[in-house]
Amino acid sequence: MQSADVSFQPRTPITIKLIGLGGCGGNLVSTLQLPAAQIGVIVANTDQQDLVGRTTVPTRILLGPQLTGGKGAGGHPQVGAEATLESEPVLAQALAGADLVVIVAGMGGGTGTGAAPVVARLARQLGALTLAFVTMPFQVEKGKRSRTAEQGLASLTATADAVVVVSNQKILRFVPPRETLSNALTYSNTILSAAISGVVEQLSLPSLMQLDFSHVRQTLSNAGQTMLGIGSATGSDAAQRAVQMALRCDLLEGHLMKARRLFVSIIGGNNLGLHDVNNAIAQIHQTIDNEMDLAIGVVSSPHQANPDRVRVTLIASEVDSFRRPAGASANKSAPRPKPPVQSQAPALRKYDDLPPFLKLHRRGSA
Ligand SMILES: Nc1nc2c(ncn2[C@@H]2O[C@H](COP(=O)(O)OP(=O)(O)OP(=O)(O)O)[C@@H](O)[C@H]2O)c(=O)[nH]1
Ligand SMILES: [Mg+2]
Repeated sequence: MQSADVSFQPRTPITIKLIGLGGCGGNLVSTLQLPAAQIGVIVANTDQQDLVGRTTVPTRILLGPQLTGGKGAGGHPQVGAEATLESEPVLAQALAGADLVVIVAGMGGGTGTGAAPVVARLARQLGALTLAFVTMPFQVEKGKRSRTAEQGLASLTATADAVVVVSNQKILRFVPPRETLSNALTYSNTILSAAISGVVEQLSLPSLMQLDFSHVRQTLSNAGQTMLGIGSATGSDAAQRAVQMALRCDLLEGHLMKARRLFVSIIGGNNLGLHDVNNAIAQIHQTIDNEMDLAIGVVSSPHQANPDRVRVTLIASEVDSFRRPAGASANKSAPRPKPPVQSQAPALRKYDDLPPFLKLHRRGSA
């Protein structure tokens, strides 16, 4: 549980490195709006052409120049992995000194799938807490690509501390039939971006609650595959409504009550209200098990365009339903989390920075 021993010492800054691997990872980290001064952003790819386009990212690493000649991994994770091993010294230099390494990649191709486990192992050897955010492929990409993705995910889960999975196919299930595939990709990117910035911004800005990095490390280290919930709201009671949305999020694949450890990031703008945050935290305590190790962080971000918006990211680990052999599907009949005690949710308003399906589907209302 959150320590009652609150002191008002400012939090010691930590060094965060965010690394996007392959096409998908490169796309995502290049478009994230983050406080650049506190976070080292890196893109790495076997495909030189792809790296050339990422001019706004300060550190660009060509993986395996000897092995691939900058021509890509041709969809072969083995080539992606070997190219990454060839470039290990350069990667080690780029990641040196990091307390937290965040890896972003799409599973299913050659580079991201092969590189992610190698980078995760390296980051952990360098002493960093290592989190990975990955996409799993659409069913239309099925066959070899999805087998490749499952194998990549299994090997990444064995090497990183914690893995957050956003399945492109699952996103598609919620997208109205008339939506295009490229819109579905945009939704998937929005969700991943929300999740990544929920962690990275939370840990790079001064915290309004005494959440130290060692507690975050304890909550997310050796966690394996995790469960993700996100929420966003503006206006009165925004923190409470964003928390409620995250606790009931359609992305939660398992039973939140079966998690042992929970990391919650609450990020507001300059108008973040104290009572609202207090009530939101009370709501979390009322929803989860008392025995759960809970690390809650609250920050007010000066970088947020809308000062009224509150964003919540929840990462649950040690979820029983995830302790299954790699490749087995999630238990879809798992019971839903207990609804928050403050039961009368206000009518849905503008959650305008999340995809519509997350705005419209609310647990208990379907
Ligand atoms: N959400 C999202 N998923 C993507 C994006 N680009 C690719 N993907 C997914 O990620 C998987 C891997 O694609 P890439 O990242 O392009 O592959 P790569 O790692 O560059 O691998 P190679 O090109 O084979 O070396 C694809 O099968 C897609 O399912 C993206 O921009 N957003
Ligand atoms: Mg590629």
